[in-house]
Amino acid sequence: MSVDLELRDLAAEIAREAGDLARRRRAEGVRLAATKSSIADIVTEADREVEALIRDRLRSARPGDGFLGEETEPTPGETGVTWVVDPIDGTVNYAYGIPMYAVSIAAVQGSTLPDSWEALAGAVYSPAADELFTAARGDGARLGDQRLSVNESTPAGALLGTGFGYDPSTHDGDLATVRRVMTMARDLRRSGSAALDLSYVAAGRLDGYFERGLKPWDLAAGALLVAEAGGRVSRTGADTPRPLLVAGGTAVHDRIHEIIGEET
Ligand code: LIP
Repeated sequence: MSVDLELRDLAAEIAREAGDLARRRRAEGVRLAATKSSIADIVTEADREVEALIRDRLRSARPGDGFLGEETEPTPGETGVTWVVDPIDGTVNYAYGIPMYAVSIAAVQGSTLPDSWEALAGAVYSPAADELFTAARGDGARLGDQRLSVNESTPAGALLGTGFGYDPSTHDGDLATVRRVMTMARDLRRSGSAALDLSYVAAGRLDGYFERGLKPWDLAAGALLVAEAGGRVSRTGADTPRPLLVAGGTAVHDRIHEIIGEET
């Protein structure tokens, strides 16, 4: 088995175990641990506990790898492989009891920056739906055993996903962008989890997705899923505070960029 496939299977195994823990903690009641960039940017005790489990399992399986997680300080490695982890993506949904949250685990090499790393493998697990999305470089994307492919045809307009940041001062500008992009859309969905939005693009459940200000761990696994499902993913404005991520079938991806006006 190739290394990428081994990394994928390890990510999948740990994502499922971590997701089961997150689901149990949700059922027991969620406790707020802290806020981060703003009062709306929360972290729960479960976020921290789930990330610790993921970190421990990865350290046991591959002790020399690096780790970049949402809730802890980065750990450099010496193997060239870094794990990029969001223990509970969709944290606000999770805290409110909305069943749209996911464990996102990706293995990358060459860099820990989204614009220069090479994604090798990834897994996104949705505990509430018991759905496991996986991908390995060059081996395609799957939901369970089912091969995934993005939608290319949108005769009725594109079903698009998007999201908004935790800083209310950014909402007006983001809504202006949504207003422009809606000219190509049949409708809009706002799930609250970038990892699931990207997984849904890979699965053809969304035709496209765009959002500004995502963190590396929000997008690492989902972007690989879209690429391995035949879609296109771009991240522009890396030198700005809120880079723009766009994903979809090639025509949808390119049309979103054409409307927003940022070169890919
Ligand atoms: C979330 C993203 C979502 C975005 C939220 C938040 P978190 O990540 O998945 O797409 O709109 O503002 O960034 O904070 O739940 O890990």
